[in-house]
Amino acid sequence: LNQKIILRREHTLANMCDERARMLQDQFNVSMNHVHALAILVSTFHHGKHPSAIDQKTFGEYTERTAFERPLTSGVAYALKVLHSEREQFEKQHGWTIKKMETEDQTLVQDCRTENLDPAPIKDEYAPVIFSQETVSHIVSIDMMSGQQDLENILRARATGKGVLTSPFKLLKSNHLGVVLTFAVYNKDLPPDATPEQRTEATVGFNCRYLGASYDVPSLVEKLLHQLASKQTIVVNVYDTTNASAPISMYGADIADTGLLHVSSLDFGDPLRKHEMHCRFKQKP
Ligand code: WA2
Repeated sequence: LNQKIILRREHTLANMCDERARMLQDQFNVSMNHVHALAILVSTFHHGKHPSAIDQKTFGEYTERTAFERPLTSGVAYALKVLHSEREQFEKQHGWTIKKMETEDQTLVQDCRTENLDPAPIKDEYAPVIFSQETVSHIVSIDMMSGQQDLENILRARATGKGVLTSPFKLLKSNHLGVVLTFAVYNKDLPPDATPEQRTEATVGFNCRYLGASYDVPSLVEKLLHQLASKQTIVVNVYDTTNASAPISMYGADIADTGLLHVSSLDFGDPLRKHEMHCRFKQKP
């Protein structure tokens, strides 16, 4: 009989965990598809029309009104590829200088207005944000290639043509760990089987752009789990397990081991990153 109860408990935990993992994964996938479509929409109206049929006001309004289509995201932004030879003209045209992303210790001594950021040091190319959803307006004019995680994402996005994810890191002006999703939009239409060289080639020149979405994981997973009346029953943790020997906690507190554990895998659509949901009962039987 005891064995039967244990099996039943294991089964209940597995079902609850798998259901939550599937919900999180589905919502992630839905917003990823919308971010992809947004990347194409913006590039169509910004670069496909002369003069551009989109500006910050239009981008801000459109992204705010369609935010419901991107559950779990805290904001979207649009950045351009600017070569060093184009920098002066670009800065004159926009009326601001390209800024360097501040590091965490600089955040402590400075206030966060972008006017107070340092100009980006000289490099071959930059990726300044020109449009943003109101919720992430603090990243406008910042060179996203001056942040290590964002830089790696931009390079991988334009080499693969797929949506790519960073590992969890502390986003600007946020107190939690989050992840950034990046899509690159190319100058020319590329065949789906284009090589990384062809893809990188197609990003040469002024007309390359990146659309990124930031995910404030803890508050957003919290919101999702809140919709399910289970918070009294189970404890959920989400990890980035890309490096299996050093998992990074993305959601949930360190909890006392109450015995039974179920691990559900999560697929966020980037084959380079691995994620897991861990579930436990709050109380011992
Ligand atoms: N968006 C919001 N907060 C951030 C951040 C980011 N990146 N990086 C650090 N904190 C415009 O990949 C291009 C968004 C980057 C896209």
